[in-house]
Amino acid sequence: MKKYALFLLAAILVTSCKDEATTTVPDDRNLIPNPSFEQDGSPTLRSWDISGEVITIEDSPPGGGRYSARISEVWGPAGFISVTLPAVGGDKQYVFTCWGKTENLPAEIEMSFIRDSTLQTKSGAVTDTIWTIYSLADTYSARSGDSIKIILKGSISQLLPSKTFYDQCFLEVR
Ligand SMILES: [Ca+2]
Repeated sequence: MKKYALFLLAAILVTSCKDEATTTVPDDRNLIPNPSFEQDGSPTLRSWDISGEVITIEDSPPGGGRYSARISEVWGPAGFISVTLPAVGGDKQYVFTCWGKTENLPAEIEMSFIRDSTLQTKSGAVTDTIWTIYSLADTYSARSGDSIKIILKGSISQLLPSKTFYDQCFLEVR
């Protein structure tokens, strides 16, 4: 039942942000800056912290504009892109949704709430080779100074090459 509700929620989120996605006009409910990795028709990784081999590429999911972010596999810790935002005060539900796909190897998305050196983390595997919607949901009671970090990771490989793609990132607080 929970899974179904989450799927329904993801479907609603995607439907509701489809129109803005094509024009990349910021949705005021979305806390993620530069959610579609493009602005005014040009690719950009602006607002994201990057580690490893990350580029923008002309490949995007339905309603995702033209470009996505692509992370190549590395030998060692997975490459990633991340964004850190202040957590909203009070007891809230946070829902993160993005489109993702991977070529050969599983990758991972993470949503962490950070207070000093303490982390509360939700994560999920990115396994599909076609564009698929992935979601993470959690509740958190934020205090002043707490932050929320979204991490979109690539794969780890010592043999098989693989690339992971992300687009249309959406973080909503309820
Ligand atoms: Ca895009």
